[in-house]
Amino acid sequence: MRQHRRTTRLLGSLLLVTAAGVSAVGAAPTGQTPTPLGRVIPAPESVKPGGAPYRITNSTRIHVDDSREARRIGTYLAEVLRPSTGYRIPVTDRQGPGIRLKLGSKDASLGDEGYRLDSGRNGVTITARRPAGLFHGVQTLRQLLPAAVEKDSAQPGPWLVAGGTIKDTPRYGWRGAMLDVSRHFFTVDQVKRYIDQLALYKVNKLHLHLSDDQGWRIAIDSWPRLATYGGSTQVGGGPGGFYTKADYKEIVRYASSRYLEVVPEIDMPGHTNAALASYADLNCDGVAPPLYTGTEVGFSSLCVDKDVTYDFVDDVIRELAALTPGRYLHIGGDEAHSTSHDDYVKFMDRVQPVVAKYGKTVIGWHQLTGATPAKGALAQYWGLDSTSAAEKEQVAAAARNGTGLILSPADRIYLDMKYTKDTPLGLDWAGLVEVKRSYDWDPGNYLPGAPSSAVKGVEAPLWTETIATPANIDYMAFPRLPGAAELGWSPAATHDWDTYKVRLAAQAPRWDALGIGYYRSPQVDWPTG
Ligand code: TNX
Repeated sequence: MRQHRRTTRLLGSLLLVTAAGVSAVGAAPTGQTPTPLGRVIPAPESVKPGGAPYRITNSTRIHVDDSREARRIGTYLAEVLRPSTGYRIPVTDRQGPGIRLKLGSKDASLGDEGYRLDSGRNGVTITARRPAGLFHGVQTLRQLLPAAVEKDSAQPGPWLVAGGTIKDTPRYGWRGAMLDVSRHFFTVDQVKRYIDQLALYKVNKLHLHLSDDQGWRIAIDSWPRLATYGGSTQVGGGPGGFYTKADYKEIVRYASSRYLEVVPEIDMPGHTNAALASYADLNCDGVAPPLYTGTEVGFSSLCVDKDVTYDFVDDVIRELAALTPGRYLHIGGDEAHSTSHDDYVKFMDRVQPVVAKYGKTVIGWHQLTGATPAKGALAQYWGLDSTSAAEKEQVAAAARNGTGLILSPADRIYLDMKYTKDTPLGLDWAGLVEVKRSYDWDPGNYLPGAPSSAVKGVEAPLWTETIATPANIDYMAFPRLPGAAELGWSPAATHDWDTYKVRLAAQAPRWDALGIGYYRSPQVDWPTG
């Protein structure tokens, strides 16, 4: 009898394991079997499954520490849970069973962004040292719940969270996404939508490419025509647009409520036609060129020998720095094909100290390493496998000299590259980048000769020459963006395409629930139905 019972129990758990295995690749989990603890993106650092699941019910409360940040994160979680569960989900600072969000963990190994999640019959507890960690833990909890939790109307449930413990900290402090709002303008609400998508994958930097040949997108009081004229069009000749200072502050506020830091970029000395068209004085010949709505690059340059250029740069950086609470200011520096090398070096030698004067740290595209990067500057590497050894070595040498690297290899994580030759959007100058290719590389060991300690993290840029709507953003970012986020967050030891693609497939019902129209790559066994 005893023996028999043990056998049935064993059989039962075998069946459970098989069921979980099947749902890993097959039909979407019904919610009867909780999502296995490790099936989240980015892959957590450590996962110990075990014990009974927690079930969210009509009596579930969110218990928060008596701190403003914990309460805010609790409210954010409640707002995810309420519409789909149909439950009240009160947020309270009294103790009790349910979902607990706790700050002030003494576990130093959690760092500023790590968290611990413990789940069992009586509840789910997320602990962290800092609010960002608590927020990232909440994103993990979201992904452990059925995809229907993302819907905005009541769904049947049940709402189970598998039992066990996750301990999770990021591999890199820089996990970024860049949005080019210059080639096509995106409204504040459209940027917020992208921020929400980024937050789900623990991305913590939003780099906004605010100026380029086709449009200047940020109001500068001392040079008002930059925005009103320079921002009045876009690729293809549409109406363009720009952010008022209040708009920009709202983006910064919203991003920071999702624990993303905004990194503004003013691209200089090339990519400046919109500014040159707005003020004749900025041109060496004193003649303003027309606005530009094409997609060529490399034809414009600020006038390096004119003093007014540096008045302009000082004013722009001063006003932008004052609007930006984050540490960094990106000064572009890419594709300055109309600026001589000597002028480029001269320009960067004069401009980098201005960034420091206004209290910010310089970031430049990796061409900055061809000049003299300021102390503490970061270079954003966007080369390809086929980039010349000499160019790679120039960047690696700067890295050995103390310049930090953000890795954005164009033939891996440029989200504007076509997936295949038939992709209706995007460019292909860096090649075709299918999902596997975008995931299958190691940032820690990527640029030959660069010390791994120089690598600050990973950033996925989305250039928008061909991207005009939120639906276009969705299609190019999904499913590649979660892979970039995982490269930035997860330990190298978890890196494995075959298990990743199972976790990726499991995200699809969530994207459906969120209204994200993604590219159904044939490299992934997407759930049917
Ligand atoms: C290169 S990458 C550019 C951008 C283009 C992009 C298109 C870089 C720093 N510059 O100006 O928009 O390619 O993929």
